[in-house]
Amino acid sequence: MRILVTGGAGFIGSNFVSAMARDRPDAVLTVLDSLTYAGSRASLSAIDGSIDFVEGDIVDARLVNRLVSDADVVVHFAAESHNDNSLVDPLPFLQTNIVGTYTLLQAVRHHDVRYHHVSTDEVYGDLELDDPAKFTELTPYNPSSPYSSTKAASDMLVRAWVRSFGVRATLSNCSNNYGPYQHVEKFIPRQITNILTGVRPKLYGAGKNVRDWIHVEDHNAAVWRILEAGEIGRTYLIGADGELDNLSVVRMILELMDKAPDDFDHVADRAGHDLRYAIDSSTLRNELGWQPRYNDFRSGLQATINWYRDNPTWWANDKDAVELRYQVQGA
Ligand code: NAD
Ligand code: TDX
Repeated sequence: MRILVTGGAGFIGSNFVSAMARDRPDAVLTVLDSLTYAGSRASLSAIDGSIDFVEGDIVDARLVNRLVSDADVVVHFAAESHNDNSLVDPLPFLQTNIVGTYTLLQAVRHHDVRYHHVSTDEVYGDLELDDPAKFTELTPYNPSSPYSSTKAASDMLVRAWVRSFGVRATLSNCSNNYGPYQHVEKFIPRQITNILTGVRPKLYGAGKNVRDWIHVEDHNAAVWRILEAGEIGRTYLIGADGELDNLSVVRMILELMDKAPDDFDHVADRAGHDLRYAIDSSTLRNELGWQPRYNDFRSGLQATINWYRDNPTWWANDKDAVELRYQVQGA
């Protein structure tokens, strides 16, 4: 099977490609990635000999068309992915997340290639902290940020291309991922690398916001399962029942890194900050038989801390620029 993976040099995409190279030696893997600040060739260095890497942009229709014509399956991870950046400069989010998805959809339509669209639970907006409800496949779309609104738009394009043009697509909306190779701008790696560089962790507002954590390998196992057995046109929600508020996560990181529980700073809150995300993944579990393997967040977090401690060369070059960006935002 020839698989074209967009965004394969990013956090989740590189994990997907590495898992495929390890577990499916029959797969022919091509990565298309424009290596934005968030993409890193180093994330793929261990499997360099097993993949074809193409540096290029998903809005480049000629390039995309050529690569798609040589593929049996496209798995689309490429995106501008950080909410805070989307509040400062939304345009790249519209370009990559909307126009980029459109470009891929036209190519898979033209060449009749199977397509999987990787999306987020943020398209559903947020839940109240005291609401027992979770997002399901039927929850109405209600995105809050420029990032999540562009992801919502891209999901809608996929649904329309399935219905209007018969494109063979599936979609998945996953909750917050954690694990190795995540960019240091994101919550968990930012706090770990802050502590490793002698800086106090930074918590937005009171830290009551809840995220539903899933290990990146569990997310990608679900994506693969959907590619194998998912029904065309369907959306699957991916989550591992990992709800925790941000304050608890910061406290756990501090404890696992032998710091005092109050050794962190409260900083300016994010504008429009979503309160709570929570996923009901029973459709995926019941219909496709997927189960998460990382059910102990604490030990997954410890392993993630160890990885950042052991791999400073992977993140050190990005750290200063990221913190400078946050400083300007008062965060
Ligand atoms: P990331 O920011 O770590 O990686 C994105 C990758 O896409 C980078 O390698 C970047 O270079 C590449 N890219 C960006 N613009 C491109 C363009 N125009 N052309 C080609 N390549 C481009 O993101 P991530 O956290 O790995 O997220 C991957 C996907 O999963 C995204 O679609 C995101 O919306 C979705 N998602 C992420 C999470 C999460 O917790 N991180 C949760 C649910 C869904
Ligand atoms: O320094 C910080 N302090 C802090 O309290 C940062 C960077 C974040 N936060 C908070 C904001 C969120 O409530 O932590 C939570 C997680 O923040 P992010 O890592 O920025 O993730 P989030 O905004 O929840 O979005 C993530 O999950 C869904 C990914 O970045 C998206 O790509 C994905 O779609």
